Amino acid sequence: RSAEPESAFTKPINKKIVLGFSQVGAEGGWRLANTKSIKEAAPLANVQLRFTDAQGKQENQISHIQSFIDERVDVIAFSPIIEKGWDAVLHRAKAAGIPVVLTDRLIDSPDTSLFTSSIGADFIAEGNLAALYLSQDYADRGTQVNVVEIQGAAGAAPTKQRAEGFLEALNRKPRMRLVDKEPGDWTKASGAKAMRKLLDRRSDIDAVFAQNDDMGLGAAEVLEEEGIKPGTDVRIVTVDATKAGMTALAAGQLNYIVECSPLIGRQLMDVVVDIYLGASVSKRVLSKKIVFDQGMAQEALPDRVY
Ligand code: GYE
Repeated sequence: RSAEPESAFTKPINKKIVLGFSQVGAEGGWRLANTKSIKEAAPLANVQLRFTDAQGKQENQISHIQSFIDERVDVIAFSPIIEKGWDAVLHRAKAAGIPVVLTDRLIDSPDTSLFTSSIGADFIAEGNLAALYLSQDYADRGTQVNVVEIQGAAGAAPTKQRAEGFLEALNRKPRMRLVDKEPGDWTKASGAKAMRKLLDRRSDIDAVFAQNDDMGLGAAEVLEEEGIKPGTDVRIVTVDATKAGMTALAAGQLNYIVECSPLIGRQLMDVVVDIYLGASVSKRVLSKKIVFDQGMAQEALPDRVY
C-alpha cells in the first residue's frame, strides 16, 4: 500500500536533465519521506537533481528559484511553503523559458500559466474525509459533539484547504460542531502547545482534528498528561499516515488517519521528463490516498516505509 505508483523506470533519456528543486524544510516525518522519495527517484530517471532546503522560509525559496533561473536549469520544481507571493519570481522563470512544476502544495495566483503542472493531494477531500469518518463514530449520539481543530502553518495550501474541507463536511452533520481551533506549524511540539491552549479554554472537548500526524501526536501526549485517554475519551483524526502516526493509530491513541502520500518522487520525475521532451502533461497529477482505522493500521504497519 505504501509503495510508489508504478512508472516506466528507468527512463530512456540520452542527456541528463537538470532539475532544480526547492523543498519546504524538514519539519516532520512527512517532509523527510518526501525528500527521500524525490532524491531516490531522480537518478532512476536520469535527472540531475539540485536539491535545496528552504528551512520554512519563503524568501529562501524565492532566492533558490532565482538561482535556478540564473543557472538555466532545465526544469524547476518546488513545494510552495505558502500560497501567495510567487508571481514575480515565476514570471522571471517563464520569461527565461524554464518550466515550473509545483509539488505537494499549491500557489494562489490568478495566472495559471506560471506553472506547467502540479502534483499532490486533494487537500479539500482530505478534510472532508476526516470529518466524515469522525462523525461516523457519533452517529448514535443525541447531543452536540464538540470538535476542535489544530491547524498547520498559516498561509499554506493544505492548512487552508484541509480546514475548508473539514468544516464543509462537518456542517453536513447536524450534531457535529467545530467549537474552537488553534494554529500550529506542522510539528509535534506545536500540536502539544495548541492542545494545551484548547484545554485551557474548554473542558468539554469530544474530538480533535489535527491537520497532520505530528501535531496529532503532540496533542495526544498532552491529553495523556492531563489524564484524558486519547483515542477513547477524546477521539482524534489526523492526515498523513506516517509510520509514527500509524503506530499511534494501531495502539489506539488516534482514531483515523487520512493518508496523504509523500511518495511522489517518481510521479515528479515522470512529469519532468515528459516536459523536457516536449510532451503534453496534465496540469494536475493527484497522489494517492486511503483512510486508515485502527485495525487497518495494524495490518499496514509492517510494510510502512515512511
Ligand atoms: O501534511 C505535513 C507537512 O504539505 C501535504 O506538509 C504537506 C504537509 C503535510 O508538513 O505533514
